[in-house]
Amino acid sequence: MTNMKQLLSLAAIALSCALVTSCSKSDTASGGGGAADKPAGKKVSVGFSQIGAESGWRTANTDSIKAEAAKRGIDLQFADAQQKQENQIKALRSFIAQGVDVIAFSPVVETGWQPVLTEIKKAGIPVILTDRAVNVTDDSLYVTFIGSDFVTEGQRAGEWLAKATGGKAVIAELVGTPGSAPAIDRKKGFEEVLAKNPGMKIVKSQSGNFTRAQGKEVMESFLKSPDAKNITALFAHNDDMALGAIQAMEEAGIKPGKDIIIVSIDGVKGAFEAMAAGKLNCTVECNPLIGPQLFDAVNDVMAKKTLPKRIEVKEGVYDQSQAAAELPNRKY
Ligand code: GYE
Repeated sequence: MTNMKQLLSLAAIALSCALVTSCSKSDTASGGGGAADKPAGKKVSVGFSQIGAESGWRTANTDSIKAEAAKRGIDLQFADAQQKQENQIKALRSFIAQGVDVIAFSPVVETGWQPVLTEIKKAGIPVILTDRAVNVTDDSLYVTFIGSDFVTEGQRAGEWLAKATGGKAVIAELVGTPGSAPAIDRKKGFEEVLAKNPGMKIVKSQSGNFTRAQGKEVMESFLKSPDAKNITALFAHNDDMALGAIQAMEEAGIKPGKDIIIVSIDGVKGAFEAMAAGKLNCTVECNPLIGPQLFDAVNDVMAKKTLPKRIEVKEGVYDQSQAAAELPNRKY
């Protein structure tokens, strides 16, 4: 790491990112429900379809949603899809059958949602997307999307690496779940930075499905390839895969964070511990604690207020110099 001032100012810029306030002109999918139609004293019911429990990020996200629902006295129907879109679609249909007031979900992949979202719209239930975006032609199928800007996160990871390596790196990439918004967008943002740095190139790229176990497995296979010695850097689309890869490197007698510079995304506690131990070099924050923003949006939907089509979550960039100081503050 060369220029600490630059790194700190990068973190400051990242931390100062503001809420997006642009409003959509299109109508919301809201039809039925609404505070006015609600019998007094009846709890607001929300069906939430979660992707799974693949990472530390996801666990923190689930905890944040459940805790906030409990705090506000929301009747939360929570379903875990175990990383399968078909399970999410089943859960969404069961929320329609139950007649919940609001449906929220974090879509595992971007495509394939149009039919079920159309069914939900016909049932008059408003939809709030959290964390990951969907690819639909009709954006009136959901009210708002609350989540991070994954392209920016990929750019931040790339920019950090460019500075740390002086623009020279032979990179292995651990990609997230194929077809998911964060995998697509983080790769895109990172590659935008590479396009401006001809001395940086990706030589290996494979999905580790956002899990520690698969991150380790894929890194093991990278390290077995004949040109493994050339690898100088690792970009992991999340911390869990980076932590798995660190284990693979150590088992192969390679010093993570030194022989191979590692940058990942999320900012989970384990990443800060690995940075404090000198094994991980940088993590770009992706804040999973979106429960309060989600239920603020639910309130607004119930009160028939117009919401911005996109609500962004605040996040920063942290390196080893900040790890020890930040560690006690980490809530996930
Ligand atoms: O980065 C990863 C999780 O969608 C932002 O999903 C989320 C990603 C997160 O499995 O750890």
